[in-house]
Amino acid sequence: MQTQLRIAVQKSGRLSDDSIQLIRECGIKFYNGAGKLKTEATNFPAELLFLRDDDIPRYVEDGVADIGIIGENVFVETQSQADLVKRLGFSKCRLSLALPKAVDYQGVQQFDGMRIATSYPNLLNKYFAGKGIKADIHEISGSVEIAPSIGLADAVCDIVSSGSTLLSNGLKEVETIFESEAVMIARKELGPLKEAILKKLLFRIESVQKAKG
Ligand code: PRT
Ligand code: ZN
Repeated sequence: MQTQLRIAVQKSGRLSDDSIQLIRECGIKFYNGAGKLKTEATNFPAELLFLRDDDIPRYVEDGVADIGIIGENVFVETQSQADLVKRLGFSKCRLSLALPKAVDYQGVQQFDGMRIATSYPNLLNKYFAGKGIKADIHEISGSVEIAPSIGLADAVCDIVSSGSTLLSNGLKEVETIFESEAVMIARKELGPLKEAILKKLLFRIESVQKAKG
């Protein structure tokens, strides 16, 4: 059987449509049947795997997939050993600290000693360590923005794009700690055959990006 590059993309979510569109714009054709977990490209040596975004860094590390498209926030938070091979420029967002609207914000040192809810404890710890701040970080996996109103935390650190989720939960964004976009990651030591396929793919992505300006 011909060697194929296994590409992991998010099955359904904020990365899915743009990830699939990018692959199609690279001239790679495949059938994307609803509910399918795996599909082969018909005109390029690649196979697509449709996964939850959180699982992609580990699958790429473990070699279940060779490359993957995920948010840089997830890539950095999971401390993945995969390589970041390309910034893709879509699904842009930021990871920000936010406080209840009524709290007067004086500066980042104010977070010292606070209870902060987040799904990104590693990124937040690193940010605070760089500023000598010690906070009580509570890791929660979803609905972070309701934590202050139910008394679970004094502040949150969450993904923001338009800012309307924070606003509608009575919070205000006060510090951005990380800027994110979709990135392509690759397993280390792909071997010469897969390296060559990846190189071809990256060349096509660069052409697509150039054409868009
Ligand atoms: O099911 P699966 O686990 O695959 O998906 P998921 O629900 O974990 O992720 P998904 O699809 O929500 O997000 C995938 C990636 O998209 C994230 O890891 C980010 O890199 C990127 N992204 C871009 C965002 C947003 N924008 C975003 N706005 N991820 C999440 N949000 C959420 C945020 O958590 C908050 O709840 O949207 C809300 C804030 O949005 P605004 O516009 O109100 O500020
Ligand atoms: Zn997820």
